[in-house]
Formats: sequence, C-alpha cells, structure tokens
Amino acid sequence: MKKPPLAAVALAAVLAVGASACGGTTKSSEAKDNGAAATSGGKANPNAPIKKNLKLAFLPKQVNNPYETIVDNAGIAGAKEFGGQAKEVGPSDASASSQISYLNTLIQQRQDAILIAANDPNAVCGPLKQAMSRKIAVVAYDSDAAKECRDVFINQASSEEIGRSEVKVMSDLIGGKGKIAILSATANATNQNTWIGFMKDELKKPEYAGIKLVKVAYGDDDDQKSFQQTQGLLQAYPDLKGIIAPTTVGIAAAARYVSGSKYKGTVEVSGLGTPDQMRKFVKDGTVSKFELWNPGDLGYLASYAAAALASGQITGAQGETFKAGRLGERTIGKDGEVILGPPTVFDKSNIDNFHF
Ligand code: RAM
Repeated sequence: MKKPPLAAVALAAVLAVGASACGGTTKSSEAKDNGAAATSGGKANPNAPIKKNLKLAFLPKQVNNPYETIVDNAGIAGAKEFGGQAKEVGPSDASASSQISYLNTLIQQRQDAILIAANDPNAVCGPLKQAMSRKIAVVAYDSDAAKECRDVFINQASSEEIGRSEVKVMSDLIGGKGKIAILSATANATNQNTWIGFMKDELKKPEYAGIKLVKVAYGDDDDQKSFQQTQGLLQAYPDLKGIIAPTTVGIAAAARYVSGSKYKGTVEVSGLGTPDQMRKFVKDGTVSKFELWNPGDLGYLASYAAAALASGQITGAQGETFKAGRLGERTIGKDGEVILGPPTVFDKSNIDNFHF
C-alpha cells in the first residue's frame, strides 16, 4: 500500500480549515478527574513495558463491511508486533443493540482491551463503563462512543476537516450550484453525524449559497438499502446535482446505481470510499473525486493505543504520548482524541497507486 503524502499535503493546503478537533464526541480529562471510568485508575507510567500476551478484541460496526475488515485485520496484525493476541467479533448489521451482546461476552472473557466502532454513542455506554470498571481498556475507533464511556478515541482524521472538505469537493464538482443530498450510514452513527454537522455548517458559508441540501437519507451501511435509497433520492429529486455519501458502503452503492442509470453524467457522486471499491466508477466516469484515509493505519494505531492503555503507559489524558510502531510516537489530544492524519483525495490521476 502506498503512502499518500503528496495528496494529503495538497488536500490540507486546499482546505485551509482549522485542524482543531471537533466538539461533542470526545472525552474530557475532567471526566477522568471525576473518576469516570478511567481504566488504570492511576497515573500514567510512560516507561512501563507493554504487557505480554495482551488480549484485544475489535468490535466493528459490522463485520461484513470491507472497510471495517481492512481496519480490523491491520489492527490484528499490529498486535502481533507487540506479542498480543487480537481478534474481531461483531454483528452483521450496524446496530448498537447487536453490539451490546458482543460487549457482554467480551467482558465475561476478561479481554485486556475492547476496541469499538460504536453504532450509537450512548446505547453502548452501559457495558463499556462496566468494562472500564473491570480494568478493561476501552478504545473507540472510527465511530466514537460518548466520551465518558471510553478511554481514548482513535479518529481517522479531523472530523471538521472531513465534513468541510466533502462539501468543498462536491461544490467544485457541480460548479457551486444545485440541489444535493447526503446518503449516510445509520441514523445514529457518531462519525457520520459529526461529519454531517460540519457539512451543514460549511454549507452556510456565502460561497455555497447556490447549493441546497434537500435530504439526508440513510442506507444503514447496507449495500442493497443504500442502492435503493439512491434510487429513491433520484426519483424524488430528478434535478439533483450531487450525492455526498460519507460512507464506503453508501458511496459504492450510489455509484453503482448512478453508473447504470440515465443520471450518469448529470449527477455527481462523492464522499468517502475505498479505492478498490471505487476504481471502476472512477474509470467509467461516474465518480470524479472522493476521499479516505488509510484504514489499515487506523486499525494499527488503535491496537497500539489499546496496548499502551492496558499496560498503564497512558490513561487517556490530554498530552500523554505513546509509541505506535511504524506510525511513530502519537500524542493524546483534547477529549482523549488521537488523530491519524489528513485524508487523501482520490481521482483518476492517482487511484491506481492505491490498493485497499
Ligand atoms: C463505512 C463506515 C465507517 C466509515 C467509513 C467511511 O465503512 O460507516 O464507519 O468510517 O464508511
């Protein structure tokens, strides 16, 4: 897999948005000071060695999502580097209630760390707090749990940057004018809802006055439902100019629908996708540009953060640092958030350089 430094730098320059972390979905150090569920319960010891044979469990939004598979497989491979044993368990639908039963089992199994991409920030809180009270490290990755219910959140990129840049990309594609819709994942997904919040805020800027967001639809990160939702959007709004799908499942389904319909060439599809799923739609002209980060690096970073927490090197407080293997030293930011790095924009000029 190639690294994307140039594209990433270019995007960061184009965006010129603050790299500050988003509000609302992350943890405050005050919560920890209040005794709210700190895993170690004590002070961080940055020199503590990584414990041997740590048991890590990844609980993705759903297991049959190619994106989550890349993330978790890389996390599992990363754990081998420090002698840990990691596994992935999870539901086939992206629902919070399905995740709860997995959480209960993982707590009974006395995992050293649970890593979760939360399908709802609050619905999974009860079992996550229970896990932390039993000294199980809790790492949210990809989609955050409420900040008092996890030790750290490994965010793929600045949520603000993701949301604002998706509007900017779409605006460029449609010449700053016309109706657009968002095809999201599930209605309660923390990550998509945070990004959509920033998209709506970005759309308030005068340069986007010609763009009207007509609908936010939900495909539940289910391929068929996302395909049908795309069809429904285009039936309801035949003059739609663009669809932003901030989900790898949604964008692939939307692109597949548009590529086989009369809307190909008139409706732009953009958002977040994996290069392997989107390549054919870039090559057939349905999709011009979309974004993503390196999902493997996200899982790898989450694994190292889990090991650092479970070994007492960090507690999740702002300013603590830990070593994340090939990704180098990382620092915990405000509200327990660790940011992987800026996203990359893919188009026909660079897509063949990326294989994930
Ligand atoms: C889907 C999931 C995931 C999100 C990506 C971009 O695979 O919704 O949570 O981060 O899209």
